[in-house]
Amino acid sequence: MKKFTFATDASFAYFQGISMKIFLDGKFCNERDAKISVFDHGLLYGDGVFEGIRAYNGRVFKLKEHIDRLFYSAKAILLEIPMSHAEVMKATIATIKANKLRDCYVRLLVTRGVGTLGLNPRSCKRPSVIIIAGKIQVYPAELYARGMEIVTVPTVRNLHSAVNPAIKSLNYLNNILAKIEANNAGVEEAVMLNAEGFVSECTADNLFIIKNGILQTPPNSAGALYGITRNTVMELAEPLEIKVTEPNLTRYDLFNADECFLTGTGAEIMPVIKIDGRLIGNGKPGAITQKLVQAYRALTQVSGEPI
Ligand code: PXG
Repeated sequence: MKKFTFATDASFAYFQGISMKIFLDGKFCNERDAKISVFDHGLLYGDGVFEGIRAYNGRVFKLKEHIDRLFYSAKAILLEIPMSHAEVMKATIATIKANKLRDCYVRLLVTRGVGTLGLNPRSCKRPSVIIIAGKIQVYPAELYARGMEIVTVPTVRNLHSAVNPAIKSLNYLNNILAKIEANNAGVEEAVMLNAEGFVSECTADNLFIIKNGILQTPPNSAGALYGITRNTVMELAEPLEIKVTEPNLTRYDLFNADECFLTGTGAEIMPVIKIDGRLIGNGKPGAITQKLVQAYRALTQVSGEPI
């Protein structure tokens, strides 16, 4: 058995007797009462969608973009969210407020709801909406300064024609398997290739390289999520006069990149310094990466929906 560690402020708060307030189907409840049925198809089949959102300095960063994507994911799996777009935005802000947070991570889930044993979603009468506001640290803090080592893994990214990787569904086994393979290789993160062998993304982050001053990231058609941090970085590149392209990338392109970094709401921007044993650039976070990190941090402090 692993020893318990105070991994998050959330679990720390729990053991201090300070209960988090969880939004569950239109009401706030204490975390110990925030329970869902064992017959929820979100649990039985991973049938549902989710978002991971961050708030910085009293503002929810890119809230509209996250809620838009939640609704797009839901539409793709024919899941009708029992709240309007505006109501979900309001409930997200209200959950952060109820927990008196200003800098936090929000996990928003919509499950197919309670049904019978048997995967047919017709038996699920009402989807459940759950919003949790807490903290997240996806990678060790020291890696942001030092840069991270990553590896490509055998598990191939889901095909568009199977489970489209654009859907942020509650079924993350494709990514979890890749993560386990990275862990087994002794590193924190995996690069996933698609069935054609082109780079798609990492398990919870999009991937960028810089070659000869040009910022490059795999196209969504390669199996990358429509990442909100990815989009933000592409927008930030413009005023910095960094050219951006979206070509198909191979492992060769990664190995010979001048710089590489990962983007995600949880990860923010993580420099990469080694891929499959090949040193990237001079083995230190690159100059353009650092510029983008600065620009991203500055933006998160001043933009977003006020709490
Ligand atoms: N690809 C995948 C597969 C993701 O799950 C991203 C890229 C980055 O997208 P955004 O829009 O966040 O820039 C994600 C995001 C977690 C966690 O709990 C996962 C994500 C985001 C926040 C937290 O590990 N995934």
